[in-house]
Amino acid sequence: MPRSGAGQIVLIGAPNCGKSSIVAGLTNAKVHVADFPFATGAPVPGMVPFEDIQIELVDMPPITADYSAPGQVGTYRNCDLIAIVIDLSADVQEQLQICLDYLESRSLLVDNETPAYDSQGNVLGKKAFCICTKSDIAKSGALENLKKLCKYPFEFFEVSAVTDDGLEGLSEKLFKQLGIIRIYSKPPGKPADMTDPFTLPVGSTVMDLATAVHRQLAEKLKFARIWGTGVYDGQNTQRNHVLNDKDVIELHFS
Ligand SMILES: Nc1nc2c(ncn2[C@@H]2O[C@H](COP(=O)(O)OP(=O)(O)O)[C@@H](O)[C@H]2O)c(=O)[nH]1
Ligand SMILES: [Mg+2]
Repeated sequence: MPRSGAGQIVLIGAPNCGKSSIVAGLTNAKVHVADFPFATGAPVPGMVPFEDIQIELVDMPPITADYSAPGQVGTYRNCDLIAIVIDLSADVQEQLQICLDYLESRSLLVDNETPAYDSQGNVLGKKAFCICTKSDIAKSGALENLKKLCKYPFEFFEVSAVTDDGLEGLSEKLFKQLGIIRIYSKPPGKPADMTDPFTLPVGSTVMDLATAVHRQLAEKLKFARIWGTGVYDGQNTQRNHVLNDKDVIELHFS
């Protein structure tokens, strides 16, 4: 699955749990919503707009206790974040178990036992969270039950594709889950391009931005000025200054 946008989030869940409906609700992707299982046969990417960036959300074929599509695992290995989709109107324990078994048996989840990297240095564990669907027809106590059953510190977001409850706020939650910040680069003496930010992991520094802007020139960074959070406008900053979402940076190379 080729990647685009500021981050890629891939859905996992049982047949009919509402995966395609989420992608249909948040993106313009032509996904197939159907009331029969296995309507989605291959990964289908869609772009979720959030303010001035796009987040890629990938609809997936379902998994069951004894079936998953061949090649599906590669899509999970390459993504930034996994969204476990649980239908609150069905058996939440069974669905959670199937998803966790699939992910754990392939070392796809971050936990205390799974090392972060394999012996070749490939990243193993992915961050994950839960999207809980069909809140309009949820069994009473289903969400509380699910939270109690889950041993991972996931966040749980409740949505309904029928009433749209929770869908509008979901794009911001996807952004927060991705753990990225947006930085606007400003050429000296010119206004910043506020339409097309660089996206970097939370915790990135001025030097990380310089590397993202121009890998070859980065070592020649002389100084940078910053407009944003926790600084005064146009303040000179160090290479190791940690950036915040929506900071504007003017890089000066020697
Ligand atoms: N009541 C209700 N039905 C939903 C909701 N989301 C999906 N469905 C229905 O559940 C069925 C399966 O949805 P779909 O998105 O295709 O599930 P997928 O197999 O996981 O991709 C369809 O009949 C949808 O209309 C929801 O939030 N509420
Ligand atoms: Mg589907």
